Amino acid sequence: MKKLGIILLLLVIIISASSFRIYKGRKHTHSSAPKITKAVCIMYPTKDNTATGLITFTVVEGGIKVVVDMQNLSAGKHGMHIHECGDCTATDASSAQGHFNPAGAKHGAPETMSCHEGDFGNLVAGADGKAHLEFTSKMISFEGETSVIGRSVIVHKSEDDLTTQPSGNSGARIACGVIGISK
Ligand SMILES: [Cu+2]
Ligand SMILES: [Zn+2]
Repeated sequence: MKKLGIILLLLVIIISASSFRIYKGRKHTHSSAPKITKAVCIMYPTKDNTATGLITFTVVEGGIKVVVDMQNLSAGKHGMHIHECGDCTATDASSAQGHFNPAGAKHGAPETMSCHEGDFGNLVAGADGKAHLEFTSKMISFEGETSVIGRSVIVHKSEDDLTTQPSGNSGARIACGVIGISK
């Protein structure tokens, strides 16, 4: 009777030890997935528009550095946002849906940090139709809820007033691009 008890005890130890190994093995596989450090977004014009460009996203200390270069814009301010879906298939880019807003915040100015994750404010084009903008965002990332991978960037026809809900009244979508993983 005593022997049987010892055998049962040994069995329990062996089974729990092996299942622990399986658990550890799975965990290891998960954590070894390579970290995303860079992403790119090529901007294409929507129907009857001409604006094109390139946006890069790079992990830096304190956030994600965003560098925007656009051309063939009308001179002046153009609202720019990350939108929820990485879907530029509709001719007016309506398929990209609304602003990327995982925290359920109100639309606003990026400097305030009390805005949508996707609120990038305004891009300012010169008389030559070119616009360049660089900033570091603390609100977006490449993993988890605030990940922008697979979402889109939209540049609008008009200025984002940074106040009107839910999207700043910035008018038609003139360019759309999908944010993809880079190296
Ligand atoms: Cu937008
Ligand atoms: Zn917004």
